[in-house]
Amino acid sequence: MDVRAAVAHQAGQPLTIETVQLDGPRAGEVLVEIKATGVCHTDAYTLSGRDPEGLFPAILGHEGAGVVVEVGAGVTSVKPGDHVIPLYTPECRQCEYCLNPKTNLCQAIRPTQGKGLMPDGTSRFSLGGQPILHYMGTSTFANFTVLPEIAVAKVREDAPFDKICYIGCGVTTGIGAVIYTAKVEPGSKVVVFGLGGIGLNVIQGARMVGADMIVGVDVNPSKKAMAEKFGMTHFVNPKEVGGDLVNYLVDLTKGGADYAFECVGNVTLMRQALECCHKGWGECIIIGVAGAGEEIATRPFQLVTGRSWRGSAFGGARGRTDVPKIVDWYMEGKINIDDLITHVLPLEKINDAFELMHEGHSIRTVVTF
Ligand code: NAD
Ligand code: DAO
Ligand code: ZN
Repeated sequence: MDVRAAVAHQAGQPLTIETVQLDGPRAGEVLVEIKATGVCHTDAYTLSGRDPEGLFPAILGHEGAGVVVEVGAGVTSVKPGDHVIPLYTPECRQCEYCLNPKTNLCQAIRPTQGKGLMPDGTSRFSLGGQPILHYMGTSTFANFTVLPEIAVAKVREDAPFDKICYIGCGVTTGIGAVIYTAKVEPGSKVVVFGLGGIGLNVIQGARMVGADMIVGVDVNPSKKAMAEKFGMTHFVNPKEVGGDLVNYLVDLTKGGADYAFECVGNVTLMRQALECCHKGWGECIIIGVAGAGEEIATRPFQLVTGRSWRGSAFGGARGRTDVPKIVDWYMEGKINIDDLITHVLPLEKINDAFELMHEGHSIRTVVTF
């Protein structure tokens, strides 16, 4: 079938809106009509050419929501008409990783997903007979896409696509890092570095679980008001801290953070986030994705004395199990997504979404089809 897609032909070039061809779903796959997609920093990172794993030509996008249109042979968990959120972290419920409660990193389709291909090693997208690659197993910058059955979460049908698409990445990454990765306890002191689309969701997750003190750290003071709305209790602008930022945060939290989250992707902040944690038990969760080849450093004594570094991908969430619950939380008014979606654009204007992001004008832009 013909579909309308924003195609990334080359790194560093704007996306072009084109009609491309999409083959139907094969065994174990589903065809989904994408109704809305968020534009995330990871799409921009890949498009910029800085992502060493970025492949072109490809259809980017990994934060979508839509409706199942057709299913391939053997698909049992969804049917045409079901509302779904594509999952860049699938959940097969059978692999060694899915069977280990310590991780959400299902590996069932990892080798082909990383190559921009479906599990059978081919692409469903093409243009003029030449294959176009999938991206993160999702390719939501198209009005129809094909996904493995294990990479869709079935969600309730009364939830609006233009809001719940954000649960496909940013919301789940931030809230999940608090709930599933760190398991923050009520009464905790939390420090959040970076108050963007991820950090604000960490903040609302920390508020949800009853953290007492939620400190937000950002060099952009215009982030303060929104972060306060989401539960931040104290704002720190590193540019306004006279002395050492780590000492300042340890003093502010009266001994250090129980949990610190790095939501920027800056290795200097990753060190500060570890070192502002409380001696004996403080945990630093790395969410931000640093540039290719960058490394983190600290004095090993920081770890010997009980602080720890951990990472979190997709908030530690198991997509098919946890994403429907997060959609329920939104529909029950337990989490706020509406205020984080600052812009809505049609597919034809998708390149404007990247510009808004680069200029720091948006938290999340959603593209509708
Ligand atoms: P964003 O650009 O919306 O937010 C980043 C924030 O950091 C901005 O408010 C900016 O002002 C602030 N900032 C920049 N430099 C700073 C500094 N030196 N000190 C303090 N604050 C600083 O980005 P985002 O969408 O929130 O994404 C954050 C990171 O999370 C990115 O690296 C992204 O790739 C990553 N990410 C990770 C996962 C995962 O599963 N681990 C998922 C999605 C995104
Ligand atoms: O299993 O090796 C693997 C890959 C897991 C991918 C998790 C990606 C999370 C961070 C990237 C940002 C996503 C928007
Ligand atoms: Zn698995």
